[in-house]
Formats: sequence, C-alpha cells, structure tokens
Amino acid sequence: MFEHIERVPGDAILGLIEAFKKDTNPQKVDLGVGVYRDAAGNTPVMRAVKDAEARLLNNETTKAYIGSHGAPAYADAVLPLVLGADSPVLEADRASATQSPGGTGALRLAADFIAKELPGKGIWVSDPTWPNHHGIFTAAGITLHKYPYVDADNRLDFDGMLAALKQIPEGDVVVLHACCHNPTGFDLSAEQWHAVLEVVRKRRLLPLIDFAYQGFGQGLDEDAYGVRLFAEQLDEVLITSSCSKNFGIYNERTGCLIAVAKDAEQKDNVRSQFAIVARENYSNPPAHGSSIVGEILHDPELAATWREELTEMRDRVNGLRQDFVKALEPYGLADKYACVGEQRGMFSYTGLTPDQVDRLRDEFGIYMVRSGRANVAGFSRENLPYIARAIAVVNGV
Ligand code: PLP
Ligand code: TYF
Repeated sequence: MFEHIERVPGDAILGLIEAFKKDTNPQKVDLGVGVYRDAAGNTPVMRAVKDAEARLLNNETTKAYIGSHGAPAYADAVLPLVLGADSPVLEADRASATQSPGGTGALRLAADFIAKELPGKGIWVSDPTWPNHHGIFTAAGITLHKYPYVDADNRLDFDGMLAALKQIPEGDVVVLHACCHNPTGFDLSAEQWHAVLEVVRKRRLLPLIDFAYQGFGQGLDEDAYGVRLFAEQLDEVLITSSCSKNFGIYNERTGCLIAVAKDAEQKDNVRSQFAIVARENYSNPPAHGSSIVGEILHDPELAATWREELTEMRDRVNGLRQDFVKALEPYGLADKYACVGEQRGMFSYTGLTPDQVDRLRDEFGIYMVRSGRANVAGFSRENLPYIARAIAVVNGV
C-alpha cells in the first residue's frame, strides 16, 4: 500500500537546522529557527529552571497521569501571569487554563474545539503568520483566510489590517499575535489594540490570541496589554500561551489553552470540551515542564531569579537590534534596515529578498528563512560586522 505514498519536503524553518549543521564555513551564522541564543551562541537552561528541576528530582513521588487539564499548580500560576495578578477576569472566575503540549498543542486544542463546537466558522490569520498556523487550522478542517499585515515597503499595514477585519463575516475567528509577531516583529500599539477591539466587538468575532513570547518584547505585563484588554472588555476570548521561550523549556512541551467566557458556568462548559479534545489527541499532557513552571512561579525567590534571567534575554535581544542597525551605518544602510531596531521579539522581517537570502547562505554561510526573517538572537557583537558586510554585498554596496 505504501508504494503510492509521496515524499514531501520537511518544515522549511526546521530544515535550516540541518542545512546549517552541514555547512563547513567557519564564519557561518544561524539566524534561522526561533530559539534564544546567548552571547556564546548557546541556548542554555535557565538557572531558575535548573534549581526547580533539582527540587523536583528530590521531591517527586509519582509519575502517574496528571489528567487532561494538566497540573492545577501550573494553571493557578499561569493564569495570573497571562491575565494579570489582579485581573477582574480571574476575580469573576471567567477564565480557565487547560495545559497542552506547548503552544502548538494549545493551538491544536483550540482548532479542534472550534471545528467541533463552532462548525462553519472561518478563521483569519495575518499575512504573513507562523506557517504552522496554516497547517494546524487546516488539519482541523477549518477554512483559513488571511488579512494583510505588512505593506510592500515592509511596514505594519495597520490600515489594511483594520479594513480587512471590518469585512470578516460576523462570528468568525480572528487570530492575533499578542506580541513579538512571528515572523515580522511588528506589534500593535495600545491605540491599535483598542481599534481592533472595537471591530472585534462590532462584528462579534471570536479572538484567538497566540501568546508565545510573553516577556520577550517589552516586559511580562507590557506584552500582555492586548490579551488583558480583550479578556477584560469582551465576553469570549481564547488565548494560547507557551512557556517554551520565556522559560527556555522548548523541548518540555509546556503551554496551555485559556478560555475566557461570559461567566463561570459557560467557562466550565467550554473547559469541559477542551478535556475531550485533549483526550482525543494525546490523553494527558507531559508533566515535567508544567512542574518546573509551577515550582518557579509559586516560589518568590525562584520567580525573582526567573524574571531577572528573562529580562536579561529580552534586553540582549533588544540591544542587538540597535547594534545591527549601527553595524550597517558605515555602508549607508542604517535607514534601509531601521525597521529591525523598531520591531520586537525574537524575529525581524528584514526586507531582504529571497534572492538576497540565498546569496547570504551560499556566499557567506548566513542562514535565515527565505522570507527575509532573521532570528535576532543569532546576532552577536562578534558576528555583526561580518553580517553587515555580507548584507552590504548582497545590496550591491
Ligand atoms: N505560536 C507562534 C507564533 C510561535 O512562533 C510558536 C513557536 O515556536 C508557537 C506558537 C508554539 O510554540 P511551542 O509549541 O514551541 O510552545
Ligand atoms: O518560527 C520559529 O522559528 C519557531 C520555532 O515547525 C518553530 O516558532 C518553527 C517551526 C516549527 C516549529 C517551531
């Protein structure tokens, strides 16, 4: 039966990892997949995580299943992190968190819930968005549409976005990136969040806010601005949260799907459906990552260490953005790539064309996604002069 099975190409972003490994250029630079890197180019385990793991190793008494909703200690910690410690939404008991295998698992839970319980609703994603959004929603059987996000001059096309949102059929689902938009790095201002809120309210859209980079943009609370605004102002919101980046526990697969509903009863009804969807997919989520997060966030000392480390990562990435633009000054290219200094999070849509990206890879061993998306965390004081010179060459400077 397998003789008819076609071989398909793998994920373009993950494929860069293999291509980079094989490259023998000693000056090669990896600006591909979105993992944080320190000044030495490593993706270390955070100190708070190591300490929490040491405690878990000593204190863990069982490996029994944790249930389809995951660990209560994790949900109790993550809800105030996302919605705010004094959230009126939590006060009113309008929100729940169902643990999932990463933010990806949360997106799939949301997708299956929408397909099953809100049949016929279309889903709208930014153009461009994280490619997995397309795969996840389509695999769940939802019809996917796009709204514009970036204009031809590589700027946030907010007018285009808003105009498109106003045309979305009433009741459809709209996916928004809470912060650190992947792949562009263009985030909405507070004013723009309010404008989107009005359209969402008017057209009775269901917002699904993807929150994969809390703390990587401007701060844990600052990055949650849109999420908290929507949760407080609207009756119904879905939020997918990930601990992969902000705790650096990518391979522990830790995230959750948060339901915000009109009242406690509707919230519990929706939550009960999430457990069914989780069971149908993987039964129970993995325990280790959520134990780490619970251990850290429930311990003031560990939580303080974690916040410091997260701040260090964020400041490093934001500093590298400015260093990148400065490195291009000698070539007269600082204005052309000024957007990198203004974008936020791990990624930048640089404006480099696919042909230029190919040349950077082939001639200089610099790897990034063909869309021109660079992982800013891959920059370093040491490699920036090399990257700047290479960009100058592919610009004919
Ligand atoms: N959403 C976006 C926009 C992402 O970039 C990622 C990234 O890695 C995820 C969700 C899911 O992350 P994970 O499943 O690793 O928690
Ligand atoms: O966009 C990125 O680089 C991250 C990591 O299939 C990632 O979100 C990329 C592709 C993928 C899973 C994770």
